[in-house]
Amino acid sequence: MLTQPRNSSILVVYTGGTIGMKTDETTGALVPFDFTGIYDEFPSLKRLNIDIDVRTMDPVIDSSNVAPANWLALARLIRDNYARYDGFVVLHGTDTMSYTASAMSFMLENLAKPVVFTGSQIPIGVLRTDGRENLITAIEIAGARRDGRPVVPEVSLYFQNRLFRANRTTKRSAEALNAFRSYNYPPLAEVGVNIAYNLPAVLPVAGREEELRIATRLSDGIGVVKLFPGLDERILRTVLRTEGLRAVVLETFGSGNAPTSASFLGLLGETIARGVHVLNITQCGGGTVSMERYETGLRLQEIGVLCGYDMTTEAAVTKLMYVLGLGLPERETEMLLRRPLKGEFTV
Ligand code: ASN
Repeated sequence: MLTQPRNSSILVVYTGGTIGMKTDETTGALVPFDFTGIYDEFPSLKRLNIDIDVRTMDPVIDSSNVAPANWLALARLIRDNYARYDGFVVLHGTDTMSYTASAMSFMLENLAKPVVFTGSQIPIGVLRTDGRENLITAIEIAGARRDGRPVVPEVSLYFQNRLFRANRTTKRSAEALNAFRSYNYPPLAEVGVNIAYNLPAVLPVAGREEELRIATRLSDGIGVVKLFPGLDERILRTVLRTEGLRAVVLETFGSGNAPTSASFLGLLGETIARGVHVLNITQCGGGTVSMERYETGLRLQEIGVLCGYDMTTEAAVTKLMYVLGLGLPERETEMLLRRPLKGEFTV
């Protein structure tokens, strides 16, 4: 007998941001939108054959106020509801969405279900909103299954017709509706009349049998140093000698290049000798770090700077917070930093 496949069940988690705003009919001011009334607002959602529950984080925040404590709370919420749902949609402000989504990609260990982040540039209660389509398609993607298995069982970010691997994304426009880019990894899906999944690009599920575990600690003491010609070494020295510094994301030029002056390299070398991890990523949107290509990169490699390949700042920062938060011995920490954990870079 042919059995009707059951509906997927999705938990929508609203954390804050522009997507959750609507115009008050009487005052004309922007007020929070109540997502628990999702079916009243968008009756067409019923046609997706997906059961939707909604949770609102308390308090809802503009994403510029997001901190690691919010990430830990979100990870706990997903873990506590993991068995009950087939997938999750996280509605988040766009400003720091790539940071939160990258953090989740590392923090949700053994993830085997979709977690799709989305938001909007225009409030959902404004007629011309981009939020309606983003929300509906994100729900459809989170609920998509093939042969009973989720189609995209990783942390992803859906925005304006494209689904990306979350830890490859960057917010690239404060204005355009296609606000996010994934410069170094192809979209996991492109949405037109149909949703065209790029299945070979999706992260294979590792440890399907294992239970979801979450990170319970994220390290502080992470710094970001963006190089520029004329960077004042007094400032660099102050940053690199900060008490409690544990790791630095070094945003270098081009394919991972930096000045070769003895004072600059000496300062970096002394920092690394103190046990601080220095991770080299490029400040170019596209392309990768390859420290052996030029003398100016080679010198960094020689003093022990780690290669971050084509990682985004968002992925590099959150990976360091996660890996150093695990409190592993030095050798294991280095090993985790040298290899991709969730497809965050291409070697
Ligand atoms: N400031 C908002 C936020 O990130 C921007 C947005 O969601 N479009 O929370």
